[in-house]
Amino acid sequence: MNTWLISLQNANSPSSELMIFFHDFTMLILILITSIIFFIMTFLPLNKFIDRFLLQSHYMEMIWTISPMIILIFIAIPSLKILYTIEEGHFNKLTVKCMGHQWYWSYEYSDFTNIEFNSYMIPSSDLQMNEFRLLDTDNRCILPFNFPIRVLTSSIDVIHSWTVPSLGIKMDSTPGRLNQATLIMNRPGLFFGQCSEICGMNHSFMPICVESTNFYNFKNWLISLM
Ligand SMILES: [Cu+2]
Repeated sequence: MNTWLISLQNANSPSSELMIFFHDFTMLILILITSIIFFIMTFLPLNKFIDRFLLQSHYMEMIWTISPMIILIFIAIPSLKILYTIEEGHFNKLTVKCMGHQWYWSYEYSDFTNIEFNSYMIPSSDLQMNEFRLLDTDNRCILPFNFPIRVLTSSIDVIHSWTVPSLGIKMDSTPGRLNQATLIMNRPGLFFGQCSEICGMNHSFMPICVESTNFYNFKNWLISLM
């Protein structure tokens, strides 16, 4: 549940689930530390037991040096584990290449034939009642769900960033470089994102719209483009 839109978007991919778990876990530790420090700092001047044996004690010194180290290790282990898990990509079965342009995205499905199309934002004046303002595109990036996909991204002109929050992907599109991410979508649906690297005047108007569908529909859509 994300009623007031103050938290992260619901996860639609395994990597996003892992990242949300890690965010919640780290936030728990952070809130605990903040609360304890706030409590200590508030009540320190008020209590009468404080003396130099407490403030300059070597044992106290050791405790507040070693305990942050242990807490940091507890954060580092899941962090590195998730980092290497989401980098994994040897099992990917399909490749989609997302190219950033000023100011639209183009998609290439070069596994089959040279399928390539541009994806422009639908201007507010042309919106239908069921479309999202500043998020819907004229040609969606259609991909199958429950299917490991390799997302390659690069740019034609300046640095862009291919970002879909609910899929847990934020990948810089750098000219002259090819960046890779793994994408497995958990369910069918429309997943929206926006360019996340300030890339010029219309940076805010180059949304990403990923349509997740079953493999049969995806295959038929590909055939219709050939
Ligand atoms: Cu951009």
